[in-house]
Amino acid sequence: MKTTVAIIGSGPSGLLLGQLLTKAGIDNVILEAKTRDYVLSRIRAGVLEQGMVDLLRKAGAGARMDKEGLVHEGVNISWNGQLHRIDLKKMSGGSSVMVYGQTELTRDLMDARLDSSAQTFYEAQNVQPHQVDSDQPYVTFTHNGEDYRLDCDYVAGCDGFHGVSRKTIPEDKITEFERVYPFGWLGVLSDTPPAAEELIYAHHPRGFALCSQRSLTRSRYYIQCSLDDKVEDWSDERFWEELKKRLPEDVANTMVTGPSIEKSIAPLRSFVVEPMQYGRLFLVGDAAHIVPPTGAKGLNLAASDVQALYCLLKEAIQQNNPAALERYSEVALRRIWKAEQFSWWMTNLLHDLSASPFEAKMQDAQLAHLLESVAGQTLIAEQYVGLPYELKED
Ligand code: RFL
Ligand code: PHB
Repeated sequence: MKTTVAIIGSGPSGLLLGQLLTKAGIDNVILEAKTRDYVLSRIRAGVLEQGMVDLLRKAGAGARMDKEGLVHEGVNISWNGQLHRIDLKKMSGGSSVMVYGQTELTRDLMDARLDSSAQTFYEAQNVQPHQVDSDQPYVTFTHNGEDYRLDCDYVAGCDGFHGVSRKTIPEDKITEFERVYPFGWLGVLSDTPPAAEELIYAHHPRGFALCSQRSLTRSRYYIQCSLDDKVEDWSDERFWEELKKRLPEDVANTMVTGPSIEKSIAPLRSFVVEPMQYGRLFLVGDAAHIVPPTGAKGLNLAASDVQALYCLLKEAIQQNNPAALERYSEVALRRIWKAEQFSWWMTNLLHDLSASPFEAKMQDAQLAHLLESVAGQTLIAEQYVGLPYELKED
C-alpha cells in the first residue's frame, strides 16, 4: 500500500489534517488504534477559537457547528462571591469563541471523511513508523489479523500523548519539558441548562470550579479535586453541593442540577517536546504537547499545529519544496509556548495551590488588579480567543 501522508491517530488532529489534505488533493491514510465509537465516547474540550472554527469550515466540516454551536462574546471570572465579565469581543478587537463539543466536531470530521474516498483503518494494531529519517519512510500495522506495510512520503504523528509516534524518535534527538500539577479536575456532564449564559471560571478558597456547556440543554462542570480522589467517592449529590459552594450565591441558587451522564477525573499537566519533528515524522497536537485545561487551549493548539503542517506539506508536495517542512517545529512551537504560558498562568491564578496564606493573598491581589484593569482584561481576552496563526495558505 502507498500514500503520500500516513496519519497515525484519528482524534481531532488526525481527522482535521486528513480532511484538509484530501480537500487539497493530497492522498492520505489514517491509522487509528481504537474503534470509531470509542473515539467518539471521549468527552473532552468544548471551546473553539476563531482560527479552529475557520479551519473546520475550510475542511468542509463546519455546517453543523455553524448551526448548533454557540458564539460566546464574553467569559466570567468568579472571585470574592461576584462575577466579573470579560468582554472578549471588545477587549480582543472583535473576536469571540465558539462553544461546540470535541465529540461533535470529531463526529463531523469523521462524517466528512466518510463522504470522501480517503481511507481509514480503525482498530489498527501494532502501528509502527519506520525509517522516518530517510526519504522512504513506511508504517507497519496489523488489521483484522493481517499485516500491512504502508509506504509514504511523510508521517504525521497525531496519536496523542500516549501514542507511538513520539516514542519512535531517539531520546537524544528530543528534549521534554514537563510540569505535573498536584491536583486534578473532576468533570460532570449533565442534561441540564447551563448555570449562566457564558462560561464561569471560579476562584474560591475551597478550590477552582468551572461552569461550561455543550448546548442550551447540556452542561459541563468541573471542580478542582485531589489526585487521590476516585470518581466513586463523588456521588452526583456531593458534586453539586461542592460546586455550588464555589460559585456566587445567586448562580448557585438558580442552578439546575440533574443526574450526571458522564463523570471523570483528569490529571493536569504541562508538557512540550522540542523539536516536533524527526526526519519525515511530524508530531501534531497532544503527541507533542499537553496543557492544563484551564485556558481551553489543548484542542485549539492541535488545530494550529494542523494548520502549520498543512500549509508546509502543501508547499512541499505541490510546489515541490520539501525544505519548507524544516520550519514546522519552530513555527508551531512559537505559538505553543505562548499558550503553555497562558494555561500555566491561568491554572496558578485560579486554583487553590495549598500554598502559604501569603501566596493566597498574592493570588487575590493579582485577580483584583487584572479584573479592574483594561490592560489585564485585554491580556486574558487576547489569549482566550487565540493568538493569530503565523502561516497563511497561498
Ligand atoms: P487525541 O484526541 O488524544 O487523539 C489521538 C488519537 O490517536 C489514537 N492513538 C493511536 N492510533 C494508532 N496507533 C497508536 N499507537 C495510537 N495511540 C493513540 C488515539 O486512540 C486517539 O484517537 O489527540 P489530538 O487529536 O492531538 O487532539 C488533542 C485533543 O484531544 C486534546 O488536546 C484535548 O482534548 C485536551 N483536553 C482538553 N482540551 C481542552 O481544550 N479543554 C478540555 O476541557 C479538555 N479536556 C482534554 C480534556 C484531554 C484529556 N485527555 C487527553 C486525557 C480531558 C481529558 C481527559
Ligand atoms: C469544557 O467545556 O469542557 C471546557 C471549557 C473550558 C475550559 C476547559 C474545558 O477551559
